[in-house]
Amino acid sequence: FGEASHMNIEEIRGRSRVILAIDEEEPRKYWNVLDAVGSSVKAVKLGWMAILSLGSDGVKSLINGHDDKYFIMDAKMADVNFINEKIARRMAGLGFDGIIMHGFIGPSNAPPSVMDVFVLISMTQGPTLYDASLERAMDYTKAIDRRGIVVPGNKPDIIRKAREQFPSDVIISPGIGAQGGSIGCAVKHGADFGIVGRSIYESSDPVESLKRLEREAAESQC
Ligand code: O7M
Repeated sequence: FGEASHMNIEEIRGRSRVILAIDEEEPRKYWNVLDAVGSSVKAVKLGWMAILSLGSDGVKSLINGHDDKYFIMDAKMADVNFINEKIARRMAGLGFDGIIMHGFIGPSNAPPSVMDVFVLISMTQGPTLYDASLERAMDYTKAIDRRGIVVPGNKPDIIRKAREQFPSDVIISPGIGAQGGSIGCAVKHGADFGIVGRSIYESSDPVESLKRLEREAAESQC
């Protein structure tokens, strides 16, 4: 294992503010986009598309082949706790460092013990039930043992409220670029990371797009 392979998400925060999301159909594209961006990407979010496209063995190989990076599985889990735990163990076995679960299931469905947990509190689209009872969703989430939370990067007011309520959580925010959010604005309102998919992996120059996003995050302006 290289030294970088065990960087935790707080350490990564000092070096990069972008989590690359890849949701492609074509298995080869996962490797291609990671080749293209190289070591400048420190954290990657994969989801069900990756499991479906690459298969679980393919996901394991991809993670093994990029052991300098922190991998989050966007499982959006919302099951009973013994199932959540079983799924998380399998995901940890594939090499994932973190997993995303839904906040609405509340504290009684204990979070997986084997990896970092990020709890989703509000979504980029909507309105959803989360928006109808954001305060309640936040209270439920506070009772969950977690590393961080997911709040929409295209809704700065929700990021600001979440940062007030969760001063020491790692806040990760999707919806940057293709869904209208600005990473500079998200960081200004309290996000630690922007989660960015299509604006990088569909870009004609992914490295340049990534650099621009890192610059905007550092400037932290709306
Ligand atoms: O940058 P995009 O729009 O191409 O991709 C956005 C990514 O963020 C994609 O992987 C979605 O699954 C994810 N996402 C949302 O778009 N909206 C949400 O509300 C929540 C997520 C997410 O990451 O949840 C954990």
